[in-house]
Order: sequence, then structure tokens, then C-alpha cells
Amino acid sequence: MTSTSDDLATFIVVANRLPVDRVVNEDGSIDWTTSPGGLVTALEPVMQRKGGAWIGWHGAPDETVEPFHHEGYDIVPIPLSAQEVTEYYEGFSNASLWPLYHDCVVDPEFHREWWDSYRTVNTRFAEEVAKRAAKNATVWVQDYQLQLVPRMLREARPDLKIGFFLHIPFPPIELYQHIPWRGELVDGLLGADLIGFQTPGAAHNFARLAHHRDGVTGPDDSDDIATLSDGRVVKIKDFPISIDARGFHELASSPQVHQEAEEMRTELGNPSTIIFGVDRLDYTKGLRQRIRAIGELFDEGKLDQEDCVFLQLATPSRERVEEYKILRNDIDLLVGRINSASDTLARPRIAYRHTSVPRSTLAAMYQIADIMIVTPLRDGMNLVAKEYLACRDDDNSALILSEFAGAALELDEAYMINPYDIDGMKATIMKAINDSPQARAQKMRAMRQQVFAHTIDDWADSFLTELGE
Ligand code: ADQ
Repeated sequence: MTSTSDDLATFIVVANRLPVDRVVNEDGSIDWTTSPGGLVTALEPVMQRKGGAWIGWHGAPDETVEPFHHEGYDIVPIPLSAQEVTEYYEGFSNASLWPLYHDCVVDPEFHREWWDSYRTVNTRFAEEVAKRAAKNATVWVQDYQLQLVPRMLREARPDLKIGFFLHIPFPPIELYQHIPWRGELVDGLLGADLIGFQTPGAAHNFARLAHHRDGVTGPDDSDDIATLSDGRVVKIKDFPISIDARGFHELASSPQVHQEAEEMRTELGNPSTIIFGVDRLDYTKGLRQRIRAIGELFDEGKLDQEDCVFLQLATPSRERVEEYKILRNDIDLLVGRINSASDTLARPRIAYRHTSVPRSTLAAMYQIADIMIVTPLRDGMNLVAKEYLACRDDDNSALILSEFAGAALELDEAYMINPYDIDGMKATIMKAINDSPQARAQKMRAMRQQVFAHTIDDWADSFLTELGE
């Protein structure tokens, strides 16, 4: 671990979490390893080229970690107290904003102390950026946990170029108005020069709100620029995020992953059809609906458990938030019920794992998945759908995709479902299984082309180019 350079940074990424995980070695010494993820892969070269810094929380409450230099750029940890984790992160970010921005699929809770904590933590982030940014530096703020940072920074450092990208959906004005502090949040975002969203619909929802703020003119349907009362211009635009498609493809093509895939298929009993789902265990991902639909298909004999397995992997997520505890119990119960109705001891209908796996294991799972099923009730983009396409070697496979995922706009050749319509979903699952190889291949080819033509690098480049202009 080396200390940070004394130079101020000309490019800064600000996100709730740092791009590194702490590893404690056997001798008690500490290392930091880069967390695998598209965002880090895309931004690392920019940070190294420009002399950058990444500012974010290191993941341990009540602990201060000194800044350090890592893989060519500076890592600046922001401390959070245990109470702030409860109020700012689990509370306002994940029990107020997250459900509200996902169409209120569960009821958002609003508490004034959560909001106070959100403001306090956003202020801490903004102050750290203001201290570390070189004159005229570019700052890119990420996601819903930090929506007040752009305005706070603008006030402290008017020389900076400030971009903001929202990874999750942005809701319609009718839902947004529920938030007691809606005006402050919108003004927070309007501190940026460029505000990016996953889809044109999300950008449009925000533009409608911005338009209602005092002194803001535009944007209207024909233009993506809002002009504030002081004459400053804010661009509002969609930048659909993507993945490192070539990286995923190379990984999936490696002999080790092929071997792992073969062993997995054997372990699952060599069924002729494997249906696969992988998600963070989150109520927005439509897991209850998906499992119910597949369970009914087994009960009705349309799926034969001698011949078909549903493999579902769920990453543990936000486990202290009440709705996530309820979801975990519901899924355990649902899977248990469906498997206990099985008429053979040999193989479960659903192979369910509640765990995170290494990227290579995930790539092996994509390889054995004849049918990939992605059913969110609402999702900003959904990278799983894109990763599946990048990992496939053959065309005799199928992607079932919710029309409520941002990815549905680009991947419109998928077998599209409405996750609220269980019968419709069941019919589409059977169609995806029974369609002709030609029909499936034509869809897979079109979607793969789309994923390889629009990668995470293109996403980062287009955002930063627009911000620089
Ligand atoms: P998420 O809601 O986390 O992201 P998603 O886009 O699907 O949803 O990304 C999940 C990532 O975690 C994928 O890269 C996937 O491979 C990985 N993953 C999931 N389960 C895993 C497991 N068990 N083991 C290992 N890896 C696992 C948010 C928004 C999305 C948006 C992204 C990026 O909610 O809409 O697409 O940010 O902007």
C-alpha cells in the first residue's frame, strides 16, 4: 500500500462504494483488491491517464482508513458511522429512494432523521471532492446515494466540470412528488453540467420535474437542455450502460470455464433444458413471480423434471433492511414448496443457491443456460441479460426478458414478458423452449451484435465526451 500523491486530481469518480475490497492476509497484514465490475474496468484507464482519484466508502462502519495509491490512481475512503449506515444507506437510500425510484413496488418509508443523515453524508463526500480536485477538474458522481453532491460541489467549486449518472430508473413526476424533500433533491442534481440516465424515459421524467422548478426554462420534448435562472446550462440525456463484452466472452471461452460448465451440467443430472436466473436478492427483480410461473409449469407437467432444471442463484443483498429479510424468507418457502412437490428424489425442480460466486463460475453458468430468464418489475438497465449474450458461443439458446428492464429497449429481439402476467410469462417460457432453432438463432445473433457494438467503454467515452464539450 503506497500513500497518495500530493498532486490534486484532474479526474475524480465519486460513488457510495470504493472499487476495492479489503483482504486480511494470514499474517494479519492488509491488502486491497480491485472489486470486479464493469464500472471499474471502464474507468480505470481514464483515471490512470488523467491522474485520478476514486472517493467512496470502504465498507466498514465506524472506521477511518487513510487514502492510498492503488493500480495507478488514488483511493480516498470516506468514513461512515454505524448510525449513518443505518440512516443514510439502509434507510434513506435503500428504504426510501430505492423503492420509490422503482415504481413503489414496495412502499417507501420516509423518516426525517434518515434525510438529515443523507444530507450530512452527501456534505462529507462533497467536501472531500472539493479539497482534492485540481482547478477545472472533471468530477463524475455516481448514483442515487449522492444526489445532493453536484449542487454542494457547484457552490464550493464553480470551476469544476460536474457529471452525474443515475444507475437506477427515474420515476414519473406523480410518484416523485411523494418525497418530502423532492425540491432539494432535484436542485441537488441540477448542480451538475450533465445528468445521465439509463433510458430516454428516465431522462424525460427528470426533465419534466426540472421544468417545474422556479427559474428553470426548458427542456422540452425537442431538446435536452435546461437553462437555470443564473444562465447556467444543464444537459439531461440517456446513456445506456453496458458491459465489457469482449472480456466476458474471452472468460467464457477459456478451457477452465468450459470444464467447470461441463462439471456443473453433470452435477445437475444432464437435463436437456437448463433454465437459469441470477440476481441480487432484491424485490425489484421479480423473483417471486418467476419462481411461481416455473413452479406452475412443473405442476402442470409442461416442464418435465426428468428433463429440465431451473437453476437460480441469488446474491445476498441489503440483509438488514426489513423488506429484504421478508423476501429471503418468501423465496426459501416458495422454492421449498415447489421442490417438495417433486415425484422423484433424484433431482430437485429448482436448484437454488443464496450466494455470490466468482465471475468464472458465473460465466460457466451462462454457458450451461439453455434459457436465461430475467424478470424485473422495474430495472434501470440489467447487466445480467447482456452478460449472458456475451458469454454464449452457440445460437441455440434464448433470453427471456422483462419489458420493464432498461435493457429491453436495446434487446428488443428477446422473448419479452410482463412479469405481472404469470400466464403470459408461462406461455413465453414454453415458446422460448419450443421455438425452432432458426428462430432462436436469429434472435440471439441480433442481440449479441448489439451487446458487442455498445460496450462499457463506449458508455464511459460518450458520457465523458458529452461532459467535456
Ligand atoms: P443491479 O441491480 O445490481 O445494478 P445488474 O445490472 O443485473 O443489477 O447487475 C448485477 C451484477 O451483479 C451483474 O454484473 C451480475 O453478474 C452480478 N451478480 C449477480 N448475482 C451474482 C452472484 N450470485 N454472483 C456473482 N455475481 C453476481 C444496478 C441497477 C441496474 C444497472 C446496474 C448498472 O439496478 O439496473 O444495470 O446498476 O448500472
